[in-house]
Amino acid sequence: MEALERSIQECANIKELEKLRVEVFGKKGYFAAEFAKLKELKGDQRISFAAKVNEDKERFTDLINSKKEFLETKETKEALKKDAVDVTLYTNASNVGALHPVMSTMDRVIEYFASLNFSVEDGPLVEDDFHNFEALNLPKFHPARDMQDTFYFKDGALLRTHTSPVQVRTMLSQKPPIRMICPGSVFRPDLDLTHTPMFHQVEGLVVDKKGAVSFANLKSILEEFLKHMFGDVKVRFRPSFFPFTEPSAEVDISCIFCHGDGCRVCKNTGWLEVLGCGTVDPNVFKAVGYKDVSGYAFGLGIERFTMLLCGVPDLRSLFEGDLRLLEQFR
Ligand code: 2NL
Repeated sequence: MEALERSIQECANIKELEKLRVEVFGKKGYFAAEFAKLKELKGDQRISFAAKVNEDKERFTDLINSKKEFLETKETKEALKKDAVDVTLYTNASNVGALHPVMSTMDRVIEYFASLNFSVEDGPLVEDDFHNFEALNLPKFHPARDMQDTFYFKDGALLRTHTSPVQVRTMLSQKPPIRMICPGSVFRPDLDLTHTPMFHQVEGLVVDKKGAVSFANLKSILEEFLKHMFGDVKVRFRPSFFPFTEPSAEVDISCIFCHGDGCRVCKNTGWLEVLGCGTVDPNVFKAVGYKDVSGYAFGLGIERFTMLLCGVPDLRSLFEGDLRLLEQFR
C-alpha cells in the first residue's frame, strides 16, 4: 500500500495516473483484493477491517483526485508555454494597405465639418431630372444639361453630376434648420489631365430662418476650413456665377507651391482656385417648398484638393491603381 502511495506521488503524467487508478480501484486491483479478504473474517475483526479498508479507499480517492488536478494544471501550463507566439518578433510585413489619397483627403474634409456639427448625408448615384437639375434652378434647355455633360440612361434617369441632389432630398424630407455636408462620387463625361469621368465632391448647405445666416458666415467658415486644409494661406473671394446660388463666388488660396510669387501650377497668377460657393438662390427654396429662410452653400472637388496636397500633376494617375504611385501615400 505504501508502495502504491509513493507511485501516485511520483507519477509524472495523467496517462500514468490513470494506469495507477486501475491498479488501485480496478476489478483486479488493490481494493478488490482487500475486500475479498472480508469473506474470511468474522465479527469484530470483520467490522474493524472493513472500516480500515473504507478509510484507505477514501484516502486514495482524495490522493488520486488531487494529483489529477495538479497534473492537469501543469499540463495546460506546459501546452500554453509550448504554443505561445511572440507577437513582438520582427516580421517583414510588406503588404500593409492604406487609404487611397482621395479618400484620406475626403476624410479630412468630413472630419472638419463634422467637428462644426454638420451632419453627413448620403443619397443615390442614379438620379432623376428633378433632383439633379430642375430643383437646382437648372431648367430644361440650360446649357449645363447638354448630353455632352451628363451620362444619361435610356429611360431618362442619369448619373448625378454633383452631390446637390442629396441636399435637395434632405430639404424635401427635413424642416429647417439644416446644417449638412454631402460627400460622394459624381459623374461627368470628361477625361484629361484634370478630369476623370468619376470624381468626388463634398458640398455643404446651411439653411435657417430668414436673416439668420449670411454671406459673412459663409466667408468665415470657408476661410477657417481652407487654413485647416492648406495651412497658413491667404484666401480671396471672386464674384462668379452658379445657377443655384445668388450671389455666387469662387474662392482662391495663395499658391501653396510658390507662395504667391507665380509658378507653373498657379499659371503665374499666385492664386489657386479651390471651391465655389454662394447664398442659396430663392428658386431652389421654392422648388423644395421652403418659405422665409435664407442659406448658403458651397462645393469642392476632392480630386483637385488631393492633387494640390499630394503634388500629383495628372489626375488620371490616381485611378490607374499603380502601386508605385499609391505606395508613396501610405
Ligand atoms: C463647385 C461649386 C457649388 C453649390 C455648389 C448648392 C447646393 C444647393 C443649393 C445651392 Cl442644394 N448650392 N451647391 C453652391 C455653390 C457652388 O459648387 O465648384 N463645385 C466643385
